[in-house]
Amino acid sequence: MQEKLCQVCRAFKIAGELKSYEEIKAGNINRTYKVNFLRPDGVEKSYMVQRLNTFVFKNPVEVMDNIDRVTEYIHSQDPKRTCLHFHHTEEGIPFIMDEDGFWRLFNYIPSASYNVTEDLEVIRNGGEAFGEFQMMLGDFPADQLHVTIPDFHNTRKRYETLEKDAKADPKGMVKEAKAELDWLYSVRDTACRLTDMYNEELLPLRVTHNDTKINNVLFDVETKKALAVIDLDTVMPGLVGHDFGDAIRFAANFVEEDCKEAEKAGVNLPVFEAFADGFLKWTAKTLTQNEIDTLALSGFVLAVELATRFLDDYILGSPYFKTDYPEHNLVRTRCQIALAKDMLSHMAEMEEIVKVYAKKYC
Ligand code: GN1
Ligand code: MG
Repeated sequence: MQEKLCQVCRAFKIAGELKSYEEIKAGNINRTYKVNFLRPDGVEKSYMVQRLNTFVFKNPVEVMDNIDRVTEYIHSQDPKRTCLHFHHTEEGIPFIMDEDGFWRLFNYIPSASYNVTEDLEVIRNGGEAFGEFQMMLGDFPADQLHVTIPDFHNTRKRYETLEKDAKADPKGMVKEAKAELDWLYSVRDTACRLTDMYNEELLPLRVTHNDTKINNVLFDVETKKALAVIDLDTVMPGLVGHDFGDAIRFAANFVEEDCKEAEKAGVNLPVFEAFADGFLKWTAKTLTQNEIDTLALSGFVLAVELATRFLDDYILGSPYFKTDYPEHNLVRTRCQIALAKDMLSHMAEMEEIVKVYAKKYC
């Protein structure tokens, strides 16, 4: 691997000697490495090298194009803001494509990041970061963005795909997941509410991040303030609930999304409240009543949507999400289902919290 990383770094004109590297395990899609260089001037410097998953992102050039446009737009509004900067090759291109894949290299930002935290200050700051991100892109012309993964958050389509694959059952996995399938089918209409409301023009399309896990925010180690929102691969037109809901189903779960003890999953209401506080501080003024009214539900919607995606991937033999063991996607499915069930029983409390903060910041 070291040799490959060296070769990629040379292509991006990084001078000096590669001293060491480590794989960063946080994402489920791309391969990410931190590489540590000793530059010719004797200074140690680290960079991030990433191999984009081209099974997931069929058109990686469009992904890079979106990132360029969005980061340039944000930079034009706030030049001092920390953001990822992709290095260019000799030919001035921000990626290389070779027999091993599609590679890019960006600056390493010293920071803290969290998969699970109950530190409410961190969570509130994370909510602010995603809220502010969305607000800054409020006037970005959405038609300039490529749709890099069509129907990414089309929950009805996710269900249809699951149903089709479960019927075909190509790997004989469905027998392990009968109860999960039945439960998912039983909540289909509730889970598809955002998609249906969008189709009925009851929810507006915005430019959204679409992958708002709290580990996609980098935090200052000392002040705990958010430094940067990262992983812009899925920035596309979407609904506000996609960003709010995805963040909630990840950060406001008592356990990590692949916890084997699904019964421990559930919605952590103080974390929900802290995130809602931060997010609404930036967005409340621009949201429609329908958007506010469906925010609490969006956590449930995204937990179920992820469950359908994890289960579908399990049924297909896990070609999409990275897995560490054969049942990994089934474990993830069960954890999301347990979380979603718990969210249903706390829906009224979540709705009340949203109401309070929406009013506070309107
Ligand atoms: C993937 O790789 P990562 O962590 O950025 C996935 C998200 C899922 C998430 C679940 C392009 O995100 O949609 O919510 O895993 N990204 C893509 O952990 O499918
Ligand atoms: Mg991602």
